[in-house]
Parts: sequence; C-alpha cells; structure tokens
Amino acid sequence: MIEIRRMTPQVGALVEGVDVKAIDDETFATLYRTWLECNVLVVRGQALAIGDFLAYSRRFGLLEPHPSKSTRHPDCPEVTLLGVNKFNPDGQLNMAIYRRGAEGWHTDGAYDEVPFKATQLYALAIPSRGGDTLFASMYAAYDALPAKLKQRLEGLQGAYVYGGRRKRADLLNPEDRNRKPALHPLVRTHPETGRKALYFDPGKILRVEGLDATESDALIDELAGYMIQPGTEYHHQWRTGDIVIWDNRCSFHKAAGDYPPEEDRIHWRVSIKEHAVTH
Ligand SMILES: O=C(O)CCC(=O)C(=O)O
Ligand SMILES: [Fe+2]
Repeated sequence: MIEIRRMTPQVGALVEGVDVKAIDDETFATLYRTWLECNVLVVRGQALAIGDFLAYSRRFGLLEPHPSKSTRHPDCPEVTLLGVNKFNPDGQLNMAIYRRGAEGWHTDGAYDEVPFKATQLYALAIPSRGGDTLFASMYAAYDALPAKLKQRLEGLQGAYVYGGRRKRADLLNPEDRNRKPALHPLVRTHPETGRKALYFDPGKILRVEGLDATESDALIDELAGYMIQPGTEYHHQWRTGDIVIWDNRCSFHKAAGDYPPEEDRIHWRVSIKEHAVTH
C-alpha cells in the first residue's frame, strides 16, 4: 500500500510502498500533486537500472544533459554521476566533486535561459554518516520579504552564469565557461501552482540588471538574508535506493558536504525541464 508522509509543514514528502518502475497514471498523478505541494518528493526503497531511472524521470519533463561534461555518465549523457572520480590520480581529494552543491544554498540551472524545472537523484551508495541534502522553501522566502522590498523586486531581473561572481566553474570544460548570462525575474510565479517565489541564487548571480554594482551587491546580500526561513528546512538523510526529486522553481537546496571522504556517496542525477507547452 502506498504511504505518503509530510516531512515538515512546508517542504518534503516521503513515499513508501511503491515501485516507480510500475506505477499507473493515477498513482503518478498523486505523486506529482504531492510533489507540487511539498516541493521535494522522496520515494524510498527503489531498485532501479539506469533505464528505469530515466523512464521515471521523463514522466516529470524533458531530460537535459548537464553542462558539466566531465561528470556525465559515459554511456548516458542525460545522467550526471555525483561522487564518482572523487580522488585525483595523485590521491588528492577533488573538492569540486566532493563538495559539489555544498558551497551554498542554490537552485539548479539559473544560468540557463529556460531554468531547470526539477532535479532528481537516485542513491546508489551512501556513507555511514553525514552527506545529507538540505532543502528550504522559496515561497516562504518570498512571503517573508517586507512589503517595500517585495515592491522593489517587481520587474527586477537577475543575471546568472554557472560560476557566478566568483567564477567557480571547475566542473566545466574551458570552452563551456563563458556563456552569456541568463536573465530571470527575482520574483517568479510558479507556472503550475501560481504561487510567487523568491527566485534567487547568490552563487550564480552576477548582478541585478539595471542597478549599479554597489546597489546590486547590496541587494544580493539583502536577499541572501531572506532565503532560508526558520521552520522551512527539510534535511534529507539518504538511504541507498532513495529517489528524490526537488522543484527548482520553488525550493533552495544544498549538499551538506560533510561525509567521510574515504567512503562512497554516489548518485545518478538528472536535470529536468518543462515539456514544451502544447496547449
Ligand atoms: O549531492 C547533493 O546532495 C546535492 C548536490 C546538488 O546540489 C545537485 O545535485 O544539484
Ligand atoms: Fe544543486
């Protein structure tokens, strides 16, 4: 029997008692609705081949290969490998791989003109301690903004690149590092729920369009202070066989980046975009 439990009042739902390889449209519709409500959906206890992971992920949208070519699965470009090749040939820990996603709270894909709808991870190996993924709500961040700041943000856009102001792009091939910035409104209305969210990523934003550099940096700092609202965090403690999807249009996340490096922490990961609108 399918069992669905909310993990916190706003973010995170845990599903047990389903096999994602064999769910009918009605059950999928329930999972999808739960995901939209809770921003993060965990389905526990899966045993998936790579084709199963792709097929289930495609039910959420279009899969797109990640711009980091060196971390793509060798046989399957839509799948990114997390935690693989963590040690350089000289035995040094490769921090870009070990701490991927751990540098700060973020949303995935803001550097793309059509940012990612969702990201989905499937856990193949999990360390004995640490290595959680942390989530929080962009709706709560927007709701917490003072009215004046909400007004100021209306019509303002952020300009984003993969490496942000610090130009951190170690996982990109050199030829992929200088793409032109993508612009997105700082307040985005979620296309499916109709709710407003603070769409913002301090690690990828270059500037707020139309402001001078000092004003832009000050606004970026101010917004960073509203991102994570108390009571909206969900910390996912992984188990092997967990499949977790998050909605990049309404949630922030980060990897804890704190597990014993000599242990394995390996996931398959896909980036999911919205289907082309057909109506
Ligand atoms: O490894 C994790 O916990 C999440 C990493 C991350 O930020 C991502 O995959 O987008
Ligand atoms: Fe991420």
